Amino acid sequence: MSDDALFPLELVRQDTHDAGPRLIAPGAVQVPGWLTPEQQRWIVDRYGEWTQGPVPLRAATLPGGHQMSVRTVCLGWHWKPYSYSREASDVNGRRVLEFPDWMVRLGRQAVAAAYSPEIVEDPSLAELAVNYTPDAALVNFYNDGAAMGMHQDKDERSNAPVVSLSIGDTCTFRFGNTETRTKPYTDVELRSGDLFVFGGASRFAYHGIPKVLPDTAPDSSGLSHGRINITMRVTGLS
Ligand code: MD3
Ligand code: FE
Repeated sequence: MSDDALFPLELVRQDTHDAGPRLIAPGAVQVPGWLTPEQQRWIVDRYGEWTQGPVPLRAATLPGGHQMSVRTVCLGWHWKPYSYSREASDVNGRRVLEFPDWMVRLGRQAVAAAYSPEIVEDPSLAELAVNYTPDAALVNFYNDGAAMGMHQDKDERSNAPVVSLSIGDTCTFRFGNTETRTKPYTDVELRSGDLFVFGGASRFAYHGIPKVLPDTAPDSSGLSHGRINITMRVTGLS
């Protein structure tokens, strides 16, 4: 008997991750499994180096006094709520690591992969890849129970796309709208290796991570516990 007879398509939810790249909103594209397992393991090794310093992982304290549950190490520029600087004045005052050249190249490949003519309607988005030069990366680590509230990323003086890479445990990513931190929003599952690019009309949308699903990382990711998310940005600063 064929699989179709056992699992008639109309009764079985399509796995979003089998269908290839998908447009979530204008300028917001998910590319499931974009990073190979080898690339994921290599990046996990780099992450191990970044967390050794000069600036260690830290959970930022928000102006209201609450501490974030996500811990972050930055490359290129240090981010603290809500500005960028070269030195991590809220951690140990040290200058953050340089933004790596390989990550600039990876960022360009990411924008080109997400904004291919088959996926995005707007041909001007596809041209962004060639000149894309991110200069800051926020590398987030989510332990069990960590979450990130709905927010906008608007500390950059540029509307260039943000490139997001996920490694390790699966999470629920909530993609909202540009007006409010509430509905309407779309919940999307982000798995190890997934690429997401946010540009164009989606660049200033509210978004957050309501939950991480513990122990869902594939062994091949090289991360035994938790979730790493890298976001590359163009700060527009000098
Ligand atoms: C949509 N990080 O670091 S990545 C962040 O998974 C952040 O750690 C989340 O939100 C994470 O600021 C979400 C997806 C993402 C990143 C930046 C965006 C979505 C975005 C900027 C604009 C619009
Ligand atoms: Fe964000």
